[in-house]
Amino acid sequence: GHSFEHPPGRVPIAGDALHLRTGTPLSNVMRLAPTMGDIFEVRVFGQKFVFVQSAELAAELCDESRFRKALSPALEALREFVGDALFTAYDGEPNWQRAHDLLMPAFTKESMRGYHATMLETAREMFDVWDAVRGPIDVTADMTKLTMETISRTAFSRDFGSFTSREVHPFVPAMIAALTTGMRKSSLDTIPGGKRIARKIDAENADHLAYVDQLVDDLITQRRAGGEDRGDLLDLMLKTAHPQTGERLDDVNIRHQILTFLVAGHETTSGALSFSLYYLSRHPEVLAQAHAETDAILGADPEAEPTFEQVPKFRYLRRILDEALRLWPTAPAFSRSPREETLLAGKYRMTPDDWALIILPLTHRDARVWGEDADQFNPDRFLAQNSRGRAKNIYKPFGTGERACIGRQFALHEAILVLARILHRYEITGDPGYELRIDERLTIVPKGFTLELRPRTPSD
Ligand code: MNH
Repeated sequence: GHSFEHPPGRVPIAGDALHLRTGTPLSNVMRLAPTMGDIFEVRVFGQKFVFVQSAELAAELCDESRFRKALSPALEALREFVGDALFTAYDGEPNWQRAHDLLMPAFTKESMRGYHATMLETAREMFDVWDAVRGPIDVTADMTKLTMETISRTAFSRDFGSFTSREVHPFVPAMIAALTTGMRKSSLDTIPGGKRIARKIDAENADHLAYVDQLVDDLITQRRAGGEDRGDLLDLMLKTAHPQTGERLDDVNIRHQILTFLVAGHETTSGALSFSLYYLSRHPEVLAQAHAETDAILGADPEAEPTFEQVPKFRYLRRILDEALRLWPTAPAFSRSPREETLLAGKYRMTPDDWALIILPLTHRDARVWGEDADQFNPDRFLAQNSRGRAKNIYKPFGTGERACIGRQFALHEAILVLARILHRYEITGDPGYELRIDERLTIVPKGFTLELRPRTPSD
């Protein structure tokens, strides 16, 4: 394919490039971007990374008739942990269609009815902890506990006691360790001596992997044997045959899907909540309007919980979330390949073995489509009258096409419900000295962001 513009110099690139795969790849790309054009490449020991920062090129790559999902090296590495489950399946891999058809019904807007009570319950558990502590709370840590509990309860009816027990359940750190093994190793492939380090990482993580796999496999076995009906995602995968072909998912694939939901379904939503709370704490006029909306819908009782039907009525909270995910899309990049040889923007030749990463925090801030104030937080951008006339396919926090996020409704329902309850119940105050820093894990979340909470009396 085409050789794109790349940063000048050799040694600094090798150094910088190394960081692309190990330390803070997103901040490195974002730092590099202003000096580069709409699309550029960085080579790391023979591996070429192509980055897209213009909204227009990103929109073109989202054209499903010409392009499809590709697996970046990071996703490729995740396959070691979750195989060909939904998120990490190659485009067209048979298990993808099978699982997609089987699981889609569980992720419609209407299906959120079945998860609503669990979402309310985990929020209550968090509030019990908050009401008992003095001093500021660690926002990202608590949002991560909350979303982890919600997804593990809805996926396989497992309660990890994140808010109700003193000890951290060993499954959670073991899963994170297992999950990052592949990623840590992928940056070593081409480095001298990397193979030895990779073997060491493997050895360290063998126990974590075995523990996580065993816990989920035991659960699958018990559920098969016990036959009880929990109405969770695990039940659905065990009991439902494909509507057309009658096929079922095998047990290893079911384990991979469960782990995928835990991985894909908690840090992303946690980050979306944390960034929203960060912006709320920085924009008093937005916060006031958000409080007014919770009071209008939930009334004067601070313990009131939204009903399933009320959740989509929080239109202003939804715009806050949309705007937070514009500036800091918590799954910050996805990768696209051409189906056949094609010219991107009519001039860059791409072949099916090429791929380009759409860097969302850059494409979502392209002043040519979002305006000169693209870096500013302003939920009103998403008012119908303000988004009219904006180009199509430029806002993609949940990916695109048939490989877009299956959990989108889940994330939105959970995030809005939780934001509504927090804002209805508490006055929130950020530390005025805090400067936003980004923690790059599998996803991005605010680092070191705390909030002071005081009980609030809603006005009627
Ligand atoms: Mn989710 C795919 C972002 C919440 C499960 N998700 C994607 C993609 C993006 C994404 C982007 C596409 C990646 C790619 O093209 O390579 N997801 C998010 C964000 C949130 C989120 C920003 C929260 C906010 N995701 C969730 C939740 C779940 C989930 C919650 C599960 C309950 N996501 C998935 C799965 C896929 C996916 C599964 C893969 C879908 C597929 O390829 O069929």
